[in-house]
Amino acid sequence: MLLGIQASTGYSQPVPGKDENIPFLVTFGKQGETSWGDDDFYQVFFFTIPKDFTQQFYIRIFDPDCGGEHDEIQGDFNTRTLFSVYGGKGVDPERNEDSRGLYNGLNYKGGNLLASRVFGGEARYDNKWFTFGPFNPTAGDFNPNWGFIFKIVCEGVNGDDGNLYRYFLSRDPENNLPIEGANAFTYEYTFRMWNDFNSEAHIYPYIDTGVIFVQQRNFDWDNDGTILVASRYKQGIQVPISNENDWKDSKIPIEPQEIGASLDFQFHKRKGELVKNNNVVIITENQRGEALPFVASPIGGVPVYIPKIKVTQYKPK
Ligand SMILES: [Ca+2]
Ligand SMILES: [Ca+2]
Ligand SMILES: [Ca+2]
Ligand SMILES: [Ca+2]
Repeated sequence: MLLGIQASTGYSQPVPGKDENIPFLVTFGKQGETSWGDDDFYQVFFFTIPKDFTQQFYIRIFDPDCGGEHDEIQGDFNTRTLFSVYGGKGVDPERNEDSRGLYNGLNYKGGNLLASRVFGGEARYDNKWFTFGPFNPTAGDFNPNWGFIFKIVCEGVNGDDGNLYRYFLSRDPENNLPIEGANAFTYEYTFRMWNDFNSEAHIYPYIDTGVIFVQQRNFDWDNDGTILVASRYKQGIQVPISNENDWKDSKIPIEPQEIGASLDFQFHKRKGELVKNNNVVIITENQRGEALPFVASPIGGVPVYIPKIKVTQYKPK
């Protein structure tokens, strides 16, 4: 449960978010190999529209096809990807846990199907935007903290290649025009790192009241440098990293000062030999096993470490 959060955090509709510095989301066709960095061949994202926004809006996808530019080929391009948009009851992942899309076999398609389309390799949408909508905000699933919630599911229905893509929640069908106070989040983040040494990626799980520790799980990090967790209170603690086609998990204790804000998971690439096309999956849960949302525009802003000031006591001689 997200208690008393401020969903209004400014403009934040690109997914991946502006502060995340992640080039692409990635979903492989379901005949793919998990060793390429996608553990389950689908990805679920939620978009939230503030309740005072009453105009129609659009969900746009950059490079929805799998072929040509950006995408990750295995053999020939033969992958088809289904994108589906849901609204209405059953979408809200706080009331319907299955909707979070964390576990295979659960019905992550809860809600009313509003729009969907399958993409193969299509020159028309290669390196270009496709637009779903218009949608009415009230077609979403209402949650008092977030506003109207919509869900977009990306599934690799067949093939074995990696589809790389991005989203934008827009007021306009032709351009990316953000909606003030809107946001986006996911519970299982599957993304691509930049192919360079210096770009750090970040993701920001929100720490709600009652969280004592966070269990992080990362998949197929290819032993690529370090993953650090930072916050207002933590300068950066290193977590165990996965290598090839495996998960690594660990527990991170949460201090009272970190409640009601976001953690900053930082992904630093290894120097030396470049690990190319690194796709990675990450999940965080609280001590009760409830998944924490990674919020595209971090709630409370990007956390900045506040060094503790050491008070040297005056010792009379
Ligand atoms: Ca493409
Ligand atoms: Ca292929
Ligand atoms: Ca693509
Ligand atoms: Ca990887």
